[in-house]
Amino acid sequence: MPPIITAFASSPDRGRGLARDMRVRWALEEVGQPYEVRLLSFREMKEAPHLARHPFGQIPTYEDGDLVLFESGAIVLHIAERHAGLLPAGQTARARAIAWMFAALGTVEPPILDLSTARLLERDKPWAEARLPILMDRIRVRLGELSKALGGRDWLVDGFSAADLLMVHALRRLEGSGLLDEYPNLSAYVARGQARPAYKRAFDAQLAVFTDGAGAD
Ligand code: GTB
Repeated sequence: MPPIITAFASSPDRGRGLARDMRVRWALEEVGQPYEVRLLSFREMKEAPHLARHPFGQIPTYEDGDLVLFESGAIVLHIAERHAGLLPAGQTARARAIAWMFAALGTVEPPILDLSTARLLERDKPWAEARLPILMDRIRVRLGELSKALGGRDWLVDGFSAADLLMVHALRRLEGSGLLDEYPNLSAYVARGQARPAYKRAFDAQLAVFTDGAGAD
C-alpha cells in the first residue's frame, strides 16, 4: 500500500500549490514514492476520524501502515530520512540541512504567515493599515539575512535538499507582495525550486483536484 496523505478537497488558493500538502507531495515526487490522497472538506477535517490523525484537525497528514504523522516539516523529514535524495550523505552536511529545515519553518516562515494573516483576516481592524509596513519590514530583515546566507549558491547546503523544499515553499507565500523581487538571488532560488520536475508534478497533482472537478465542495 502506498502512503496516504490528506489534502483540501477545496483549497482557498484553488490548488495553486500554497497549501502545505504541496510540501509532502513535492517530497514524495522527489524520491519517486507513489502516494494516494484523501481529500477532506473543512467539516471532515474537524471530525473524529481526522482528529485521530491530526490533533489540530488540519492537513496535511501522512499514513504509512501503522505510522500516522502530522506537521508538514515532520512528514518531509520522515520521507527524507527513509529515501535517498532529500538529505546530504555526509553527517555534517545532513545536520546543517536539518537546521535549515527548522529555519524555514521556525524563523523565515512565521513573519511571512503574519503578513498573510494580516492581509486575509485583519483588514477591517482600525490598526490594519499601520501594521502592514511593520510586518513587511520584519520579513525584509529575514529575507536580507537569508539572501546573504544563500549568496551565489543554488541551494542552501550542497545539492538540493529538504531544506530547500521547505524554504522555497515558505517563500512562495510572498508571491504578489513584491518583497521577493527586492532580493534577486532569492527570486532566482524560488524559480529554481519551481523548475524542478518533481515540483511540477506535485503542483499539477494539486491543481488537478480543482481542474478535474473533485475540488468542488
Ligand atoms: N504547522 C502545520 C504544518 O506545517 O503542517 C500547519 C498546518 C496548516 O496550517 N494546515 C492548514 C489547514 O489545515 C492548510 S495549509 N488549515 C485549516 C484549519 O486549520 O482548520 C495552510 C494554507 C491554507 C491555504 C492556503 N491558500 O489557500 O493559499 C495556503 C496555506
